[in-house]
Amino acid sequence: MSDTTATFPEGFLWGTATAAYQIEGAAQEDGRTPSIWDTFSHTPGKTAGGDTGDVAVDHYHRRTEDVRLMAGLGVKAYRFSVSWPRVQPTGRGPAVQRGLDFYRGLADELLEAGIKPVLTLYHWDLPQELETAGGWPERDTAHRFADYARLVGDALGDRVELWTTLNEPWCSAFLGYAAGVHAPGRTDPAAALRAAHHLNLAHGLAVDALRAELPARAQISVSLNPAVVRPRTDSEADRDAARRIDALATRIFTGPMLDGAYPPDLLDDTARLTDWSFVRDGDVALIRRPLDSIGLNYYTPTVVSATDGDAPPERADGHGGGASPWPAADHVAFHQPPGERTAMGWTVDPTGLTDLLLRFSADAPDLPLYITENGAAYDDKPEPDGSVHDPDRIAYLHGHIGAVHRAMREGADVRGYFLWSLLDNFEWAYGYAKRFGAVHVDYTTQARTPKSSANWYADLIRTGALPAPGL
Ligand code: PNW
Repeated sequence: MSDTTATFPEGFLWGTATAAYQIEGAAQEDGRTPSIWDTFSHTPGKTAGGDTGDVAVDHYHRRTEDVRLMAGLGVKAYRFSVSWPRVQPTGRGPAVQRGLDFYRGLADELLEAGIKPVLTLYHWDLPQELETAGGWPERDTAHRFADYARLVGDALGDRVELWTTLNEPWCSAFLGYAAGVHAPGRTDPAAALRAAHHLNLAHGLAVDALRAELPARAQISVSLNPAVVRPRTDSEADRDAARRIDALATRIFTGPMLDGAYPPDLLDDTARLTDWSFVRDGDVALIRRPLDSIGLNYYTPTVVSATDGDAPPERADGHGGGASPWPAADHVAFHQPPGERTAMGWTVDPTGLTDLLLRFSADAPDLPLYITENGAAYDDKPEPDGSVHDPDRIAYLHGHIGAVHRAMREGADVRGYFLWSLLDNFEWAYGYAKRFGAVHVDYTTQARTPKSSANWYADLIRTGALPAPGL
């Protein structure tokens, strides 16, 4: 294999990804009720510029145009999420037919265009009524999620083959309930640990609910965002800090999902916050249900060191100086890794993606892997003629897709790659200020313009070969 061209196997699933609240808008249409993200984004001070997903990029009304856009790029697969409050407004009871019809129509249009639909059940938009009843720290929410999975499975099982239960449960639990920078904006680290367990339980119960509804050919997965944690030095203290963060970022999910137990070191590290008695006998067996693949989302690595007692830890983890998303992880400092940064301030380091894939390939050797998100925000500005040139994004994608190829050469069984994101969209607490799209959106006219990265990606999909850098 030459160093300049990397060829991907025939059938490698090249896709783009989005999430319901980030693109749909139509927040009050066809029976949809508020999710925790509607409540959060409408609370003053929670999102940049007070931005909300009320209109977003109006995908709810531009679905057909957006599918056509993907078809034009030659995309093989599209990863989208279902808005829970659009199909089951209170989080309980029967489904709203118009809500389901939107996603059935989307799947039909995708299939007609030769694009595989990849459906995520939960990308963070919990029905507000379930949060009012206690949210993810309450065990009942896991059972409500299984019922919702059954409704969606029943309605879309004939059209959709690739299913994902949760997107990034780490963000739901720890950004939502510990750091409070995501909905529902709570800052209770013990509640966040309960939330993590109930998200795990929700995943396991949903796998069973889906298996009961879906045809045998269906494949079920989960998308995690495991931090690629690196100790700043090789000292024992820094390596121990990395171990603690790895437990809270990754092994809290992969332990019960894949290995059948919560990691003992995690239980010890968090003992002053909780005795974990919310984990009932038999729960881990309910969580560890057979999966068909794992989805991994990767943006940047995390560098940590140990600090002594009193010094306030340096914070370079993108979460400001507020509450920590890392329960009981005192005396850990986060450092900005060296190198270029994206508009999020995230360091560009493709080696983390190779490391991540090789780790999962070693830890879960029987499970095929998908990169279900990878991409970058840059300050893209249209030229006077309306075109949008984003060489930084092309370089980012080039480096990271090359890193996927490297992991494959070293034996990782990677089946697909989903660029985050198809469109510029509502970037959660950052609102519309951060643009991750391969396609530019003018937020006044809602006009879509493929950036040069979209055309670069289309060429890659067409040829299946990554050109030498700079080509
Ligand atoms: C992911 N962090 O979010 C999400 O799945 C997407 O919806 C989002 O748009 C994308 O990445 C880009 O941010 C994350 O602070 C948000 O560690 C925050 C973090 C990680 C992932």
